[in-house]
Amino acid sequence: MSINLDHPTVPSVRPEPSPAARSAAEQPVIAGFYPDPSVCRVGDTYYLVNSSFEYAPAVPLWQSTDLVRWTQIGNVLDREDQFASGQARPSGGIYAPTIRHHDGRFWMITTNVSGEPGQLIVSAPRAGGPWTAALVIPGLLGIDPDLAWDDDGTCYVTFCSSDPRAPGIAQARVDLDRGVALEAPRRLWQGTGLANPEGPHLFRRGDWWYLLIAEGGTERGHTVSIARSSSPEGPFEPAPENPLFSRRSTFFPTQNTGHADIVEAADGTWAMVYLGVRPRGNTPLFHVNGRETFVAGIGWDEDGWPHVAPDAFTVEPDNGFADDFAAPALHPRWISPGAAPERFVTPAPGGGVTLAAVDSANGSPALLSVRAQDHWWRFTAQVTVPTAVGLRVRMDERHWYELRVRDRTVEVHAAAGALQSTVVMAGDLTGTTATLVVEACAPTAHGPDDLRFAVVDDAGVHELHRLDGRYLSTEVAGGFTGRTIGLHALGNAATVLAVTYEPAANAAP
Ligand code: 6LW
Repeated sequence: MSINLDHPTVPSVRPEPSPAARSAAEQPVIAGFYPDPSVCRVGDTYYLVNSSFEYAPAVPLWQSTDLVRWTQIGNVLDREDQFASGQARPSGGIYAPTIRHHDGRFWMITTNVSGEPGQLIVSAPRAGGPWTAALVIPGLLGIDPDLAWDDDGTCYVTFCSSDPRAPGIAQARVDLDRGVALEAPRRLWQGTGLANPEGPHLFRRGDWWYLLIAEGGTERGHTVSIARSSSPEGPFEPAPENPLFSRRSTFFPTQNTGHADIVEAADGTWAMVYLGVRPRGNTPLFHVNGRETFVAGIGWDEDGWPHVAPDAFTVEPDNGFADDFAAPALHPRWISPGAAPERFVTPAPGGGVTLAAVDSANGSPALLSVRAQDHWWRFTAQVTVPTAVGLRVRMDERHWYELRVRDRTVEVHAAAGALQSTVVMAGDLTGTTATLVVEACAPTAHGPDDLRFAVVDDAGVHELHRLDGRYLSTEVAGGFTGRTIGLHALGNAATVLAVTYEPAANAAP
């Protein structure tokens, strides 16, 4: 990590950035579909969570000591009794969470928009768990719940209300142990007049309670605004210069910036995490990896209002991994729509994993998936042949490209909305294993990228097809998620021996 000393509020060292280091204004600290970040600190350690929608396990949980290098230590909702992903449609399920630590316990609150109405709460003595069963606080209708405690122990849930009687940002005192609201939600702030005031976080600095919100919608007009009050219950006075942060109507490579959370470091400096996207290609520009987590510095003026230093940190992206599934448990990066991985992934007798075909209530196949995290990348999966297995790059149920091996034949399929077709079929594979390959590489048609499929067997590399990546972008597919890369059994079961994900240094076609 290095710090920009030009900004008055951020202290300490400035190591020489390595050649790969980039400003945190342009490079996410958690790349890929990891939106709506919420952060808290315990001692010298930061903890961060994200939304996860229809995928299980849900609510990825990260740990860091510098706000820049994050390690995923688990997923908060990793049991069916906490989140039944089979009920969730694409971009349904788990919306923006908040993580806080209070009185020696971690708390996470979120909304399962595909479950019981209300706000879902779990807690744990340690971030690593065990996390309690989910408790839903009824009567607080809406999304994006936040948790804050007053000195006397009063707990507030501040959220984005969907109740027409208390629209905008609303609040209620709650009893967390009983899982009940102690009052009807009160209107707190409508924002500065932009669309969709949402994503509130209430925090304290000195004598003030600050209410940080997102406004303008989670697309190109997204902003962060702030107000303050001497009481957690308001009335809130907007900052003289809102929005506090936005990239709207600029050429900046990171767009849609908003939905932030703020944390104080142990040394008294402050930082902000927020979501942003990295669109590419021809107008209207396409972003493919969903909404990603960025970090910025926060300074305070003499009147006690914050300002944002987006360049305060630098990041060295390092997202590559290889997995031969030899570890006793799946790495927490593995997720699935439709059915949780534990329902269909088992160790294979000769190494690797067996994927079973399972039914899912929401129509998504059970796909052992990871998020794509880089502009250019290459994913490989070594499988046994003959087999019946699919390697799918997915935005949602209607937008995906898939390389399929059935027995020894290979096909590439594409789905873009109602249009579905088999775009290429290749001849028979030879040997007992094959490596399926998909790459995101330079675009040939002014899109964000191309996705290129190949398969390698005993006879060598068989180039299959490349497809315009724009059809697997948020601007085409819609929704709140980003691309995932997943494997599934097309017959009863398939064996995957090992996978690799490598960011590509350049976009060579
Ligand atoms: C989320 C809302 C938003 O709940 O998008 O960007 C919604 N902000 O606050 C889904 O992530």
